[in-house]
Order: sequence, then structure tokens, then C-alpha cells
Amino acid sequence: MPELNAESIAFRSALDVVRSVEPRIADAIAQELTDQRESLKLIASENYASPAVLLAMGNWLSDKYAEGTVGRRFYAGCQNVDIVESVAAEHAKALFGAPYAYVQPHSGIDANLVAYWAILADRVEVPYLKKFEKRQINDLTDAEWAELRQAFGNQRLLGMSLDAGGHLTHGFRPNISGKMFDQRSYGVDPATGQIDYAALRESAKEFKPAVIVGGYSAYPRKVNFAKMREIADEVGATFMVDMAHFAGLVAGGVFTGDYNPIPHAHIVTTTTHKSLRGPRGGAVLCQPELAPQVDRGCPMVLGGPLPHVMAAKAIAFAEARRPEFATYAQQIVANSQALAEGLLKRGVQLVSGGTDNHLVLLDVHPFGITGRQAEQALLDSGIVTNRNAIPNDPNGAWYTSGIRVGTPALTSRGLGVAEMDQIADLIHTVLGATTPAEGSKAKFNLDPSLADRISKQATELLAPFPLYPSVDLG
Ligand code: DSN
Repeated sequence: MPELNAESIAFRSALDVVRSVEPRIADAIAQELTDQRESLKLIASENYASPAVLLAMGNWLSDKYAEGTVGRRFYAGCQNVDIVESVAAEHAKALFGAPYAYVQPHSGIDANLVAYWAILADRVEVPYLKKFEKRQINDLTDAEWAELRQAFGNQRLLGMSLDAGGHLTHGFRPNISGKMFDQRSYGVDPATGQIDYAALRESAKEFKPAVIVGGYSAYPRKVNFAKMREIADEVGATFMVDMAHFAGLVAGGVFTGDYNPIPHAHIVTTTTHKSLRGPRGGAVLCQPELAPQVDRGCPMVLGGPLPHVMAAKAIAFAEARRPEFATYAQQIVANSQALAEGLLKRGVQLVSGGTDNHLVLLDVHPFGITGRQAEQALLDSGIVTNRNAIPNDPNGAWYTSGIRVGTPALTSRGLGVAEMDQIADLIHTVLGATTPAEGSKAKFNLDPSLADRISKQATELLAPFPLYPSVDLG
């Protein structure tokens, strides 16, 4: 019997301990690995974290309360959490070349709320805000919101429209940011599918926002952040960038100069689990003048920090500082562009005609189906994607006319441009074989034997690229 390596021993032992209490949970954890190993994961916002990142989360750091910031906690005994948070922030600053890093946010939504609060708090008299600083943002009454909005004076936000690829947290009603701000959207030029900076400038001059938000969750192109900062300066707005999707491309040096948000934005938010390959969580990077307000994130906006996740963030940031991460980031984009080319040459219509980043947005309207039908047909064929609205989507945000595909996860597995062409072929075959069920935007017809064949081909394609090759659960 060959000796087991440290990672296999660690995960096997952890599962044995979990199984001794509740076998169903151990089984679900093990099954998740099996399922992920077998599926062609093209969800643009997902990835595979390293075993070191995963293992850094499963420990007693989770037992500690540490509200406050490093050296200024509301609880005693935070000396080890202080080390963890400091090391994570140190790596984040070095990785991104950012003056200040706050690594507590539990998610991208939380990171954006911390940033919004910091921006607004920076614009009003601090004594006034004192009244609210011990409150959780979600507990404010409508009257208190009205009072705050009045005090903030100018609380308009200009962000990317949802159908152009913006995110709910960029001032849309289903998210609390839609309560904090009056939102106006900028979109894309219908002819190019790309941001129309001249229109953005005109809109900013007319609307006079307090905040301009750059960044997206479904826009397949790079963004000129230098130009956006110029516009923000012209109208006296704070420029915030949500780089959750493309943080790995910033860290890996794919987006540089005008396309790197860090030197241009006043404040940048991110998640740590997408192209960055870290644990599920968020972070805020900012210029020094906003740091004191950002530091008030907990308890103003956030619950107690998750020290075990901050530990995993530190590992992920450290990993991303290695030279091989830059190679990985370049490969994400090479793969995405190969996938786009493979789809285009088979006649698939892409929003903006291609991609500069980790994602490709397919317009499935020409196949006569909705995004929802396409998503399920692909899933039935072993290809995991998600439906997404496209600019001016006639099917709205629920059924949609788009499919978003991304390459960070498959690139982590080692797939390259040759495999991307094969994947384009599988996607094209499934979409071409799917027809809508009579009168339905959700139900569809797809020959099960074709779905089964594609699914087998997907599994075969993945076979030379084992997921977590160092982890053998037996
Ligand atoms: N849910 C993330 C995404 O899929 O893009 C953004 O929050």
C-alpha cells in the first residue's frame, strides 16, 4: 500500500471525526467532491480553492469573537486573531499594491456595504453619525433612514445596469444599497456591447452622483478605470470599484495601467473566492483617507469577523503572490478567449462579440430558447453554467436570453485552449438540439440520449485533469 500524503490524511481524518457525530454531513461533504470532480464547471464566479485554503478554515479560530479591529477589539484574548488579520491584510496590500486592506467582510455584499457606509460617512459630519454607529444597518427604521438620507444630502449612485452586467448591490432595490442610494444606471453601447464612456460622462454630469461604481458580474470586457476616475473627479464623486469577478486578473497582472482599478479608485471591494481562488469571503482595499471609516465596518455593518476565514484569506493572498498565479491568471483569459472563438466559429452569438476577461456571455435567443431553458439543457448534459440577462433582454432577469460561462475553475483544473474548443462544440451541440416546449419559457425538449452522450464526453474531457489530485478519500 503506498503511503498516503498529508492532504489525504488530513481530509480523511476530518471526515472520520465529522462522521462520528453525523454521518449524513460527512457523506454530503465527500459527495460534493465526487460531484465537482465529475462536472464541467463553467460558472464564472466559482473556482476551486487549494487544500491549504480549505484546511485553514477547519479549526478553533472559528471559536473566537473578535469584533473591532486589530489591537482594538471589543473582546479579550484576540492576540492570535490579531496575527491572522494582520497577516491577511499585509498579504492583500502587497498583492494588490493597495495602501490599506480590510479583510473582515464575510461576502462581496458585505464588502460593498462597508464601502458604501465608509463613503457616506466620509461625506457627513462625524458627530451626527455617532448617533448611528453602534447600530446594525439592517435594524434602522424607515424614519432613521430618512433622517440619514437627509443628512447625507447627495446620496446618488451611478452604477452599471443589471442587464449590462452590473450587480444587485450596485444600488438596486432587492438589495439594501437600493435604500441607501437613488440609483441611476449606465449601460453599454448597443452597437458594440461595450461601455459607452461618453454617455457615462454625460449621465454623471447631469445626475451628479456621490458615488460612481465600476465593476460587474456579467460584463465580458475590460474596463477603463482611469477614464472612469476622470469622470468621477469631474463631478466630485467618490469612485468605487467592485472587482469581485476579476480580482484574480488584477492580482495576476492581466489588468494593468488604466485597467487596474487599484491606482484609480478611492475604494475597491472584492470577494475572495472567484478568480482569486480563496475562501468564500470579501475584502475592501482603499486609500488611507477612507481607512478609518472602513475600519468601523464591524459592528456598523458586519457581525463578528470570521477568524478562520481570515486565516484562509491570508493563505489565498500568499498563494496569489507566487509567480505561478500570474501564469494561471493569463491562462484564464487565454481559455476564455479560446472558448469565445470556438463558439463564434460555430455561429454562436456573443454579447460584445468576444471577451477580454474570464467570462463569455452567450446570446441564446437565436436558438429560439430562453436562458433558463439553455441553462437546464446544458446542466442535463453535464455542463454547469448559469443563465444571465443580456443588454435590453426581452426575457427579463428571471428567464433571460443569456448564458454566462467562465473559465477560472476549469483553468484551476489545468484545462487549456484545446479543451476550450471541445467545450464550445459540446455547448453548441446542446443548444442546437434544444427546442422550447409549447408555450413555455422554462420547459424544453432535448433528446435524453444526446444529453447522455454529451455528459459522457464532458466526463471524458475532464479525465486527464483530476480535481484535487492530491486528495484521495479512499
Ligand atoms: N453571485 C455572484 C455571481 O455569480 O456573479 C455575484 O454575487
